[in-house]
Amino acid sequence: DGDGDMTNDVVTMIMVMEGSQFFYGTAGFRAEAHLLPSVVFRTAVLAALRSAKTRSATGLVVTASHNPIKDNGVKLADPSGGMLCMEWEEYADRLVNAQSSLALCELVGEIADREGISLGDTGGRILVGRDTRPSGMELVDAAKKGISALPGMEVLDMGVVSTPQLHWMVQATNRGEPATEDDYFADILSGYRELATLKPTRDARQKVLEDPLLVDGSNGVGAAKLIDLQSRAGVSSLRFEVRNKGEEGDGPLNDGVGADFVQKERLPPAKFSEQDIGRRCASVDGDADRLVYFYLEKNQKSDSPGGQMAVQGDYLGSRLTLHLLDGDKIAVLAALFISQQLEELGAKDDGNGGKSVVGYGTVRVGVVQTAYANGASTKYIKEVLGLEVAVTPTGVKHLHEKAVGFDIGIYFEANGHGMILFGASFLAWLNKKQASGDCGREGDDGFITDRKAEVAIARLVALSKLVNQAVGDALSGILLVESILQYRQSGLHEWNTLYKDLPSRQSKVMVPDRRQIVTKDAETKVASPDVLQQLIDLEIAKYKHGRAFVRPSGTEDVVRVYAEAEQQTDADALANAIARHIR
Ligand code: 16G
Ligand code: ZN
Repeated sequence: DGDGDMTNDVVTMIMVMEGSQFFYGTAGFRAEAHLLPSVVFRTAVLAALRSAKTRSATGLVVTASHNPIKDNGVKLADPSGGMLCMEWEEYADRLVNAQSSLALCELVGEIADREGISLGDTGGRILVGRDTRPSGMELVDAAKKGISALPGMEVLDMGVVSTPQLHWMVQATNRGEPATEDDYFADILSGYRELATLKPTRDARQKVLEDPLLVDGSNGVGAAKLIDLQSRAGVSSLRFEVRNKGEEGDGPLNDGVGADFVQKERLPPAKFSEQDIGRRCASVDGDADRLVYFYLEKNQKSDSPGGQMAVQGDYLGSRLTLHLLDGDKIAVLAALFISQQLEELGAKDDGNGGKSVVGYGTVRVGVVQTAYANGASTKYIKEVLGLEVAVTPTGVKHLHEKAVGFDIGIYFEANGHGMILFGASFLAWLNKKQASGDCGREGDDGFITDRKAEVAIARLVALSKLVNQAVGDALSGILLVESILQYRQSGLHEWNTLYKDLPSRQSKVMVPDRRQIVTKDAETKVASPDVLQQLIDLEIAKYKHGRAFVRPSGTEDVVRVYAEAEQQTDADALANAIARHIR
């Protein structure tokens, strides 16, 4: 069918992949794009099997997120709209690493047997999407072939979409709701508009937010989608100026741009300069599932205590200080907003991290973080907000799973990947309450409406629509942050001063085999080799507020080191000392 020689037929697709060992990992399969047709074909077979097994739609996204443009990858969405269920990851690894077409066919038979799928009578629907990478189209073709290898499978090609859009579409499809891109935008925007009508009355300070939000689109899919979002919004309060759109004259995808770059390097992305000092800026990653905010300040050359938090690089000399508002800061902003709404509902602390609300009972609000969360954020959430904090290993699937147990589960990785998940029974209660309009109490002269409670309920309901309930989503995240800032009538500086990050340092170490390091306790400790943990403990003990951990990366062939301490120099020294023990 003339779509290039690499993907011409199924025989080529299931060719033996000499030597390569692929792991599904935290982010699906990723590699240089030319290695991937067969991997995508096989992963697509699994997407079809999963759809057949669950009798629901599943999703497949061709993306390598923030990786360089020469890479690509593939990731599956489960019928819930979340990540592929973890038990099936092993199937993915085995399928992709099968060394002959016979072995591959046998394995498909084995999985079908084990899962009770009758291969003669399959049926299902798989939504397929891709990011803007040039290799995407060819890999989508490979996916379509893999899906059609099972009979009765329907492929819905959603074209170029952000990863969270595809997840949202799978969730909506399986809820029997309209699931196009139009529906996606309409849904998150309806929440945004409702919240906008519920903000406190304007005052002079509102001016802070009259500037459009300046967004770094990472030269990826997020840029065009943001412009689309704005044009559909039709509200003057939502204005973006998008840079790094991946258009002519822009650099390559993810090259010196994007949320991963800004968060890890603490440097302004390409096309940002002194001109942007003081502006409200945000950066999304290559597939628009991560979001960080930041603002630039003229660097005070002095040893001002604020200056030490920003790491200077060569970029723009050291003339600019970048103040990063990462996933931890977004989680805190959201948790604070939610706490305030529960207060308006008359919630009382139940002493166990829960908030007791008349008519519902205990509302369990929890913030889920990873070991990368800055210690200052954890302290603020526990001590100032009085909320429960749970820690899980890195990777959205772990955080998401934990967040499911709460009435309102707020989860964010420091790198900007996260969301707010509303539990079904609490959401049903909110909706019922809003529909019945019975917020208030019986007074002597009849029913007295509690306007404050009514508004708080409406805000929480709006929030549940605005936040993509399938996975973390940078677009929906921008609506979240912008709404809360408008509600607070303040800008990034005030948000940033809610708490002050402890200085931290991240580094990576190349080792012959990173899987030699096994972690425990949500990656905060090394289980083996056990002498390594003893060495780390000895180093940590040398520094005030010292905290550190190491873990093998799930996406790169390195071991990552994280260290935090009261002084930047201490955090640096701690990270260096630990790196030396690993080498
Ligand atoms: C993937 C994960 C992200 C995690 C990162 C860690 C998903 C959708 N993405 O990008 O959550 O923070 O990997 O990478 O789960 P690392 O293992 O290389 O540090
Ligand atoms: Zn991403």
